[in-house]
Amino acid sequence: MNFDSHLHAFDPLRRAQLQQRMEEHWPQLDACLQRLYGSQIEYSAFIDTLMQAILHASLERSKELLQLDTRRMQQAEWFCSEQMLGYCAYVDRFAGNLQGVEQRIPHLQDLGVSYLHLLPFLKARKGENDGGFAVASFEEIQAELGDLNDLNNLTRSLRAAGISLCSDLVLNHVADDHPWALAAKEEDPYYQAFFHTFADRALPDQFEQTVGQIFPQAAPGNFTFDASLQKWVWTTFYPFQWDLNYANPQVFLQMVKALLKLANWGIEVFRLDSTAFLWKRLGTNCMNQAEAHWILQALRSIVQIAAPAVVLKAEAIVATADLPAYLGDQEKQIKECQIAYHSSLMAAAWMALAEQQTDVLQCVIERTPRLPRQATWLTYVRCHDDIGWNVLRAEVAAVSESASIAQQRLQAVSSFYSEQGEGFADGLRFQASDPSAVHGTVGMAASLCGVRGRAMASNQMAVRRMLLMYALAMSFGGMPLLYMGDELAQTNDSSYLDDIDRSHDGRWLQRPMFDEVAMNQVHHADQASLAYVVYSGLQRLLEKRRQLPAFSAQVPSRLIRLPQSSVLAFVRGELEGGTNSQYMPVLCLFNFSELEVVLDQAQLREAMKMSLGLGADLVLQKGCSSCGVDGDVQFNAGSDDRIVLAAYAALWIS
Ligand code: OTU
Repeated sequence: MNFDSHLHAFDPLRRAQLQQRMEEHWPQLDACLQRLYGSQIEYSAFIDTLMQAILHASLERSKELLQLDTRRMQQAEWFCSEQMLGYCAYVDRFAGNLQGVEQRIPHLQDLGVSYLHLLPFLKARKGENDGGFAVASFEEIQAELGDLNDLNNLTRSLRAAGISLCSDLVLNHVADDHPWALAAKEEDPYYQAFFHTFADRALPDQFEQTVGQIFPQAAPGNFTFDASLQKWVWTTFYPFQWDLNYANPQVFLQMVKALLKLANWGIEVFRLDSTAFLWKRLGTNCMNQAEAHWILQALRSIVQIAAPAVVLKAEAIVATADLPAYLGDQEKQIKECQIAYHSSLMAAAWMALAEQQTDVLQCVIERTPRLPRQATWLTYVRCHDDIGWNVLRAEVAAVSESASIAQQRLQAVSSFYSEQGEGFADGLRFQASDPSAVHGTVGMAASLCGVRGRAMASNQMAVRRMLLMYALAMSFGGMPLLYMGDELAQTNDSSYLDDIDRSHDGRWLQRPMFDEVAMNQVHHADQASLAYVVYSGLQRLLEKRRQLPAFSAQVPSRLIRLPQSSVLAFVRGELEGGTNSQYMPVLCLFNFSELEVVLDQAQLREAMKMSLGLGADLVLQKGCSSCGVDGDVQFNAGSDDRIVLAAYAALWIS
C-alpha cells in the first residue's frame, strides 16, 4: 500500500511518525480487511476511502491529544498498572448531567479512580432506549445530559485529574430511529444493506434453531417484523435495536468514522459493546465468529495508527474458553482489544459466595491464560447488566460429578440470589419466568451480599462479603472497577417498576440514583454508618493495592490448591526473585465461608510446592504486613503457626 499520496497534508515530523505507525500496523489491518472484504468488487475504492478517513482523523487530532498519543506510546502498559482503578456510572444517575459529573471529580479522586466509564451518553432513541444502548446518533450528545462543549470541559478536567474517560461504542446495532434505519425504512437500498433483512421467515427460522436469547422474556426471538419495510430485521437485543451487517464494508467504514470522531472528542477508552455478536453464520450461535475478531483487530490497528492513545475494551460476555481471544494472541502476534471484561471470574466469585465453596472459581482461574503484553482484564463485582450464569457452564461441568449435578448447581445458585432464595441474598432472577431456567441475576452488590436496611449492627456479615468480593477484584490481576453506589453500599432500587419504559427490565433494580445522604455520612466520617464503613473499607484496600507492584495486571496469578474448599488462594509476584525483585510476592487468601477457617502454615507451604513447583516457597514471618477485610494488621504468626481466616476474610500477605 502506498500512503504517500495521502500524507501531503502533514508536516514532515508528523508524516514520519504516521508513516512509521502505518508500517507497523498495516500488515494486521491489511490481512483482516482482505479476509473480510477482499472479494468485494469495490475493494480498492473502499480501502482508499478508509485510509482517507484514518488520515483525516489523525490530522484533526488536537495538540493536547497528540501529546497524549506520544505519552501513551512511551508507556503502552499504563492501564495494566496496580495504580489503576475504574469507576462506572450512568451520567444522569450519578450526577444529573455532564457538568454534574465534572463536579464529582473530587469524589472520584478521593477513591483513587483513574478511569471513568460513563454509560451511553450519545443521542439515544426516543422513548424506550435500553439505557442509551439504542443509539440514534454517533455524532450528538443526548440533549438532557449536555453538549459537546460540556464533554470537552469534562474530558479536559478529567485528564487534568489523571482520569481517562471511557465511553461505550455500541458496535452491534443502532436504534430503529437512527438515520440509517430511517433511510432503510424509506426503501433506500444503500441503507437497507446496512442491516440484515429477510423477506420471509425461511432464514430467520433456520437461524433461530441455533441462536440464543438475551432477553427471552421482554424480547423473545432474534428477528422483528418491520411494517414499513415489510421485512424481518435482525434484532439480537430489543426489537428497536437493529443489528448492523458487517459483511457490508460501508458499515465498517461508518463505524470507524464514528470511533475516530469520538476519539478526537477526547474519549480515551472505548467499551466496544456486544462484540461477540458482530458476525452471523448459519448453523452457529452467531457469537465469537472469526470475522468478529477480524473486525476488532482491524479497529485496533486503525486506532494505533490514527489515535494511538486510544484503548479498546471488549465487552464479550461469553464462555471462559472464548474470552482470551478478545485480547489477541501474543504468540501469533495478533493484537485485538487491550481490555476485556472477565465475566467468568465475576460470576464464579458470586457462585463461590453462594456455595461457600471455591471449586468453580479455581477452575475459572486455572483456565484463564496468562495475559498477553499490553492487555488486561477488567475485574469487577457488579455492573449495570445481569450476572449471567451460563458463562460458567463448562467450568461447573468440569468440577461436578455429573451433568445433572452441574445443572442443579447452576439452578441452585440462580435461585439462591433470587426472591426464592433462603440465604442472605436479596436479588431477582433476570428475564426468566421459568424458575428452573438458569439465566441471570440482578441486584446491587450490597443487596446480593445481604445488606438490608442501613443499620450497621445487622449488616456486619454483609459488609464482610462485599469487601471480600471487591478484594478479589482488586488483587486478581486486572483493572478493578467500582460500580457506582457500591462504595456507599447502595442497595436495590425498585422504583423502575413504576416506569413504563423500564418495568420489564429488571436490570434497573441495580441502577439507583447516587445516594447523597450516604455520601454525606462519608464526608462527615460518620463511623456508625454503613456507608462510611464500606467506603473506608474499600478505600483502605485500594490504598494497599496501589502500594503493591505485584498487583499489576502483567504479573500472573498462580493458584494454590488448598484442602479447605471454601478458601481461594493465589500468589502474585515473584517467589523466586529474592529480595531485590521488583515484584515482591503477595499471598492472597479469601475465605468464602461463613465459618472461620484455620490454615496450618506447614500445610500451606506444602500446597504451594504442590501447586507451583518445588522452588516455590514463601515463609510467612512475624511482622509481614497484611491487609484485608479486617484491616491493616501486622502479621503476628511465626513460621510454624496457624493462619486464622475469619468468616469471609480476605487477606493479602506481603
Ligand atoms: C450489552 O450487554 C450492554 O451492556 C447492555 O446494557 C445492553 O442492553 C446490550 O449490550 C445491548 O446493547 O450481551 O455481550 O444479558 O449482558 O445484553 C453483551 C444482558 C451483551 C447483557 C447483554 C450484553
